[in-house]
Amino acid sequence: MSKTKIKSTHARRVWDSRGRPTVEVEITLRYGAKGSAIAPSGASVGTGEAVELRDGGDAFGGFGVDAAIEAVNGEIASAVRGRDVTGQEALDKLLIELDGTADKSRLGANALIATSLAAARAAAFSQRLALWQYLRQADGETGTPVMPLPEIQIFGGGAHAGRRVDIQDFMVIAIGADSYAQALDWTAGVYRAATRLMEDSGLLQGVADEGGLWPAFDNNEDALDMLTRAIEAAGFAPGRDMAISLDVAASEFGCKGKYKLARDGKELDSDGLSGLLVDWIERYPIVAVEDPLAEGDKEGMVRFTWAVGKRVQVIGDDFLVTSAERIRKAARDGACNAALIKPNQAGTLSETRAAMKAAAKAGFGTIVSARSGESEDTAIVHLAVGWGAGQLKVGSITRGERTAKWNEGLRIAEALGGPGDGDGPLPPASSFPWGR
Ligand code: 2PG
Ligand code: MG
Repeated sequence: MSKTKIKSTHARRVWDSRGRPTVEVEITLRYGAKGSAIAPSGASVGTGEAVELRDGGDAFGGFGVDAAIEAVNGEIASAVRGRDVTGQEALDKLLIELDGTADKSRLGANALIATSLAAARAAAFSQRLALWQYLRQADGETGTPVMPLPEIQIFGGGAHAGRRVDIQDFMVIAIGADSYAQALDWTAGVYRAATRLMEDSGLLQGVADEGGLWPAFDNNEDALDMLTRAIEAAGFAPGRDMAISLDVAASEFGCKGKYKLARDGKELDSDGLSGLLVDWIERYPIVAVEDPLAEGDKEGMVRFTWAVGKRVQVIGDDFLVTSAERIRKAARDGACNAALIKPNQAGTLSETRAAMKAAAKAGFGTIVSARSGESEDTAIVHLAVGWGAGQLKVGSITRGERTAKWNEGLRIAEALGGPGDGDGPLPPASSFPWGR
């Protein structure tokens, strides 16, 4: 149908939440339907990720995206002109072949993911559907949609907070909440309580990259103590209502089994770090741990998953880089039991979808995730609902680029209606390791 064929593709430079340039792509179809998307950008980047194209040099501290924009307005725009946006896989295949590199470094993963998502958005627009509805329709999905369970940052850390503490994300999951809206209400309560406690202790110093409180702690464990106290102070039972989730992002402070916890003054081998994390799991209400060991430490990941994988979510981010192939391999090895899903790690929507499918097939949990460098773009929330992801991770419950996504979730929840009166039904507790 010609009304779903691409008439023009235009890229422009916009800004991300770190004050760096990024790429926005706008696709216009023949009868005027439009879709746009903005590429996000990570700070703790896995070596296996698709690579974003940055200009280098002096302008914008080397973070310019003129070459990526040129790639979209030139090569990509000519190649996709006249293509049908409802054929997402064919369109993405074209983009992958046009780039021609294994890591998408020639045209840039930032150029490609923004184009790929803009096409999906234009397709949804042309069918007068929200993106989440369109994705379900494209999959022939007819079951009842649910909202993803939010995983929300309270303290930042690691590469997102000047390495003030080693652990990158101290998050909470409202495991006892009845709805998406209630999970946000509860988490906001914990954030307020944490802010008060930090203020009372003289530790309140602002926020980190993703809106979590700045981690002015003496060591990593103090952050866990404070977070548990904040859950209690907000009136919740730790481990029953609200639980802790950590993104260790271990590749940032170690590799090949040598880990340097600068804050704790410790250097640990793989089993040492595993042991420390298992000890924390015993002593704190921790239900999920992302990248507990470095991306190259497969043996460590296998041992850690073997030790705690029955009761704790072991999530691969840098370790899996949203790759269907890596997810299948990790499932065979028993190296994780959940996958973080970041579209720009894969580089196109179809490859992201393939990773989701591989994770579901392996019985892995799925957490659709934003990056630390973000914008007002809300597409990932639609992917999470449209593809039935179990969880959503977009940083804290402050800063506009984060609330844009949580709030979009509230709008979708309202549209879902049903039980809870538009508060957004969640997946059954039994679908998570802590609910069994
Ligand atoms: C992560 C993300 C989000 P970044 O590691 O999971 O917290 O960070 O985008 O910097 O990779
Ligand atoms: Mg991570």
